[in-house]
Parts: sequence; C-alpha cells; structure tokens
Amino acid sequence: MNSRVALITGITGQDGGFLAQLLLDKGYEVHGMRRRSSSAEDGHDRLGESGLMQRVHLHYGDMTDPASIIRVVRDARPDEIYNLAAQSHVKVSFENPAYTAQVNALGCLHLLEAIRLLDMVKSARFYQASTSELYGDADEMPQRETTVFRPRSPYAISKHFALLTTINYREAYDLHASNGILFNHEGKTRGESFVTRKITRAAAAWSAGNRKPLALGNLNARRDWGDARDYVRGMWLMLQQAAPDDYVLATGESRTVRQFVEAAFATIGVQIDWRGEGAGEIGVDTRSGDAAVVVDPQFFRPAEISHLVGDATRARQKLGWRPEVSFERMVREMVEADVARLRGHAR
Ligand code: NAP
Ligand code: F7E
Repeated sequence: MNSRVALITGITGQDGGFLAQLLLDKGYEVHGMRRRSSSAEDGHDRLGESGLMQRVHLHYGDMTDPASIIRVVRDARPDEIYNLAAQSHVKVSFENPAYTAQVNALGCLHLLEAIRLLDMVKSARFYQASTSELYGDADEMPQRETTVFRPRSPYAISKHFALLTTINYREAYDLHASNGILFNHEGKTRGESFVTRKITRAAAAWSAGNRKPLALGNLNARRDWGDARDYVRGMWLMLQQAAPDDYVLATGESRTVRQFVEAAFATIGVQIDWRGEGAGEIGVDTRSGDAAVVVDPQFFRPAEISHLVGDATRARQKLGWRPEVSFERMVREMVEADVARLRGHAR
C-alpha cells in the first residue's frame, strides 16, 4: 500500500480532478486546497460530478492568502505538492492583470515559502503548472524547453515569474522542484469558457436541435491540443524522477480553431462549410444551410498568439512519456459527454 501524501492546489479545476483521480488510483492520500465559493458547494462542482468529493481531504485556502497556504501545507504534510491553482484564462487576464499576478505569480512564491518555513525543503517535491503561453509568438517551431520565452499576456507574464521562482528555489535551496511547460490539454470537465469546451457544448446543443449560432473569436489561431488525462500522468512522472527538471508536454500536432469546430461537428454528423472572411466569416451547416458559427470580435484578444506547437522529446526520453489519447478520440469523448449532460446523464 502506498502511504505517500499529495497536496493539489486547484483541485476543483480540470487538471485537479484528473490528477486527484490518478493519485487515488495509485494509493496516495490526496489533499486538496479549495477556495470558498457561494455557487459551487460540496457535490455541485466538478469534484462532485466525478465522485471524488468523499475520497480527498479538502482544506479551505486561497493563493492570495499566504497564511492560509502555510496552514494547509502544515496540516497536510505532503510528500508531493502540485501547484495547479491559477487564474488560468488568458483573455480574462487582460481584464484582471493584478489579480492574475497575485494568484499565479505571488501565489506560487507563497507556496514555495511555506515549504521553506515549514522545513520541508528536503522532504517535499514540488510541481509548478507552467504553460506554453510563455513562448508567445516564438521564433522557433516547434517549441521546446530551450526556446526563448516571449510572453504576450498578463497570464503568461505571471506564469513566467512562477517558472523562474520555481527554478530559483531549486537552485538556491536544493528543492526537488519541476516546471511542466504544458501545451493546451482538454477534456470533458474543461472550463466552459475555453474555446474547445465552448465548441463541444455548441455541437451537443446543435445535435439536440438548438440552432443558436456559436460566437467565437480568432478562428485562425493554431494550438497543440492534447488530452488532460495524458498530461496529469506527465506531472506525476516529473515528481518520480531522482532529479528535478523542466519539461515540455505536447502532442507535436497543431490545428486551427476552425479545424476544431469541424472535428466537433463531424462527431454529430454535421459538416461545416466556411463562408466570408474576417469578422464576417460564418460556419454553415451544409445540410440545413443554417449558420452554426459566427465571429464576434468581443472574443479577440489585445495580443494574440498565432501558433503554438510543442516538442516533447525531453519528456519522452527522460520520463518515457508520450500522449496516448488521439485528437479525434478526445474531441469525440468531449462531445459525447456534453450530449449526455444535455440529456441529463452526467458522464
Ligand atoms: P482551471 O480549470 O482553470 O482550474 C484552476 C484551479 O485554480 C481551480 O481549482 C480554481 O478554483 C483554482 N483557483 C483559482 N484561483 C484561486 C485562488 N485565488 N486560490 C485558490 N485556488 C484558486 O485550470 P486547469 O485547466 O485545470 O489548469 C491547471 C493549471 O495548469 C493552471 O495553473 C493552468 O494555468 C495551468 N495550465 C493549464 C493548461 C491547460 O491547457 N489546461 C495548459 C498549461 C498550463 P475554482 O474552482 O474555485 O475557480
Ligand atoms: O483559447 C482562440 C483564442 O481560451 C485558445 C489555458 O488553459 O491553454 C489555455 O489558454 C485559442 C486562442 O485557451 C475563442 O484566441 C477563438 O487563440 O481555449 P483558449 P488558451 O488561451 O490557449 C494555455 C496553454 C494555458 O496555459 C491557459 O491556462 O482559441 N479563440 N475564439 C477563443 N478562445 C476562447 N476562450 N473563446 C473564444 O470564443
């Protein structure tokens, strides 16, 4: 029986749920930090939906409240700490830049200081949820660990601080601390305002007869979309290594938002034909002639990243990690889960 203890910040998020499941399956005692919410009480959020509520130890805390972080780390006494908590929405970070920095940048620092203050530098291992957003409009394709960072959003800048701080604690205090530089990863519990989930929910609604067109922003953006279950396995592998390091996790394939729309609607048997251009472009259901997708400039970003695609060679060679879930399977399962939710059967 595994007696290791893990603490996950951001346990109520997409990755937090998948990681908690993985660690429970491996026999870990799993603790999670969550913040108080008036709308998502026990049993009504993603943890509740996945049935994990009763199997993890939940502690109230907030990344902007250093004392609460110290208390949670002290009470959980974890062997492994996964820092997943973040204001993780890039567009929102332009509207709430200072809050984003407080949670993502200073929150990471508070957590690392808690490890130091509680004399856990030699006993605890630390994972920082870093991101491909750090690369910005990179001058290298695909992006790897050595590619120069050119962050283009308050979100990315806050995560850059956290990545550098994590490296600093590794070098200054010999903490087993690793950054996972993860490219986009999705799943059936993805937040509803991220583009993939917006699209899979719209496809599910379309199949149920709701003909309201989906409003999207930049259809030309290209992302490297993988499946979150593969990526949380990579996080765990990083903390099982003798030495800490920083790793890119990516599929190596990229697609446009437009292609994601086509794949999601194909799952429900609908072919999308694109007409017009720019803000006037629409995606038409070829069978009915109805517009299924329209462009709404409110979803454009003040600074966009046109193309991200990752090279996960280091993770493959050192961790033995490679993605197992194909793009097609991931999209199909996301749409199927949204169809089931619409019918009242949560998956
Ligand atoms: P997510 O679904 O947005 O989850 C974020 C989590 O952080 C939620 O549990 C949220 O709690 C929590 N949180 C936010 N602000 C907090 C605060 N002030 N104090 C405590 N907790 C707070 O994100 P995700 O997709 O699972 O991603 C996990 C991590 O990986 C994030 O750090 C994200 O930036 C990073 N990342 C994600 C991707 C991706 O493609 N998914 C790629 C690269 C990096 P509530 O439920 O209360 O909001
Ligand atoms: O946007 C474009 C948008 O918000 C993807 C986070 O997990 O991954 C995520 O950040 C692309 C962008 O994810 C809409 O402009 C078009 O080019 O789904 P997203 P993201 O910004 O890539 C990274 C790796 C993280 O670290 C983040 O935490 O899609 N796009 N139309 C749209 N995006 C949204 N949200 N909504 C639209 O209507």
